[in-house]
Amino acid sequence: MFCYQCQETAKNTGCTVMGVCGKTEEVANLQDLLIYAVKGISEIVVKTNTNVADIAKINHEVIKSLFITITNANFDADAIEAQIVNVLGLRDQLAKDASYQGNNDAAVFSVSSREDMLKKAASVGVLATENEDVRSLRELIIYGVKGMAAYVEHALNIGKENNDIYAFTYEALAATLNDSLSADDLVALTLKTGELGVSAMALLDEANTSRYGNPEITTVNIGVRKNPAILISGHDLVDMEQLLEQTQGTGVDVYTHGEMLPAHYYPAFKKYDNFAGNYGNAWWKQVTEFESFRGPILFTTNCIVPPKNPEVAARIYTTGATGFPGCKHIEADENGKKDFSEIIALAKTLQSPDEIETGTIVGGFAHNQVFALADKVVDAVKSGAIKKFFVMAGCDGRMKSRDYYTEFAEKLPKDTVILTAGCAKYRYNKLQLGDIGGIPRVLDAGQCNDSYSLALIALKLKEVFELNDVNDLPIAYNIAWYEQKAVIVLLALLHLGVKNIHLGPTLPGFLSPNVAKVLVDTFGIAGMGSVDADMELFMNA
Ligand code: FSO
Ligand code: SF4
Repeated sequence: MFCYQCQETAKNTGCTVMGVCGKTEEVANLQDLLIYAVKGISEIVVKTNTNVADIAKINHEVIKSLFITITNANFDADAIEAQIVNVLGLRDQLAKDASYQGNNDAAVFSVSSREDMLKKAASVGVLATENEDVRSLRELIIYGVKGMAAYVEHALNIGKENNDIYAFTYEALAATLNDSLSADDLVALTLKTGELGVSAMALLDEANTSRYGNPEITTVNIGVRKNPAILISGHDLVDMEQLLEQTQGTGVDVYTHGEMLPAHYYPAFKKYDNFAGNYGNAWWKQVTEFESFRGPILFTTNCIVPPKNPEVAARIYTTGATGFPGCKHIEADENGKKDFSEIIALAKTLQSPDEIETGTIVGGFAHNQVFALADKVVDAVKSGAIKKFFVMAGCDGRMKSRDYYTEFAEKLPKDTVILTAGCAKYRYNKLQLGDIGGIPRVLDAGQCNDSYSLALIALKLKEVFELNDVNDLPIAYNIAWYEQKAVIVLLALLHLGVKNIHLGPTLPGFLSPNVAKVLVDTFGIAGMGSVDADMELFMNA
């Protein structure tokens, strides 16, 4: 196996024996083959000029396949094998329907058993591209497209789609099979990936807010009640809604974990009095937090840490693109409805959660809420009460070096405000950093996809202050990344013209020295330094 798609990749160069994430060689190789099959579909769509509006089922399965291969989403070899078979069937039917005459291997190869699949996978993975710069750019594009796919899938679950995004997905993936493209072509495609990333985040924002209302300032309880309860993790708000609907009146409470915390900010979910609070922290803390939670856990998207404790594993359920061998997977029926009754029944037999902390956190500062406060914010900037904003969005992770972000937040001058989104927030959202004239010093917009809100806020400030360049604003970007959704957020920011982004705790292992140099020279991307040195750099910029 060879995988270097996430921030925790072994030695920051690549996992080769087993994933640091817990992915086995077999799962890694099957995921490579699934991506290759999806590239084959892309090749056919592009070469035959197929109109994406005519292939809805294929669009959806391609998006799901990409999502399945995101870090920590799916560890289930059987589920991935089944998806390969499914996708190859769709590919062959498409080739026939669209009269594909080409002979690109990804579009025509066949496999007939697991053994066959693993054999084939060995020659089509990341290392199949020999030139390290081309490999680096191809993978950067693929990871961006994977992140985009996750957001597109959540929007699709709410019934929102954008054919331009599907068309670009095929264009980008087909391009990764094309040996005649130059490095410059691939750099241009990378930026275009960022452009479509903005569209994907806008689509999801539209989907979430049109269905559930605009996030608003909300105080979320982080303690526990005494009822049996279910913990829901991930990003999918439709799963959230269905779980709340089905648990209402059953005596079973619902708590969010990790990236699901922002569900509390949506008006539509406030009517459920069994929606009890947020339990714990970012995804990687699940190892201990799931033990003390006591009740069942539902994963709606990625960030599964393979459970070592069989007692905990027996309480874990997956749905959507996620999967873990031995854990029950809940599928939607043809109307998109999921039956969570088994989880609710199990919850009733289990203890209520152990309390691991008490108190509250405040969030809900997505674009609409911040725009409502715009006058206050603008006045604070004009009066000098707010000197600078720090966008500290992205992901959290296990590495000790991420303590940097807590220390950085603590050391920030009192006249600065942190704008956050994604699970990176857990490094500083319980620090009691106070407020500036009623504006909290940590403004949480929501999930990583709500980084879109942070971009809209920056663009709004640019307009209010009549600036020509978003980089003239008093906003610094100190972003943490972990997996491929952070890659699409980064590419989206680059597309919007944001410069001098600091990215940590390490620069991606998949950036070759030459590709890293392009990002540094063109966009001023920088790695993480010491807290004090970076603080000085940012404050004097
Ligand atoms: Fe965190 Fe995981 Fe949202 Fe990521 S939960 S790390 S960028 O999947 O998705 O922020
Ligand atoms: Fe390694 Fe990350 Fe790939 Fe897992 S997803 S195998 S940790 S690089």
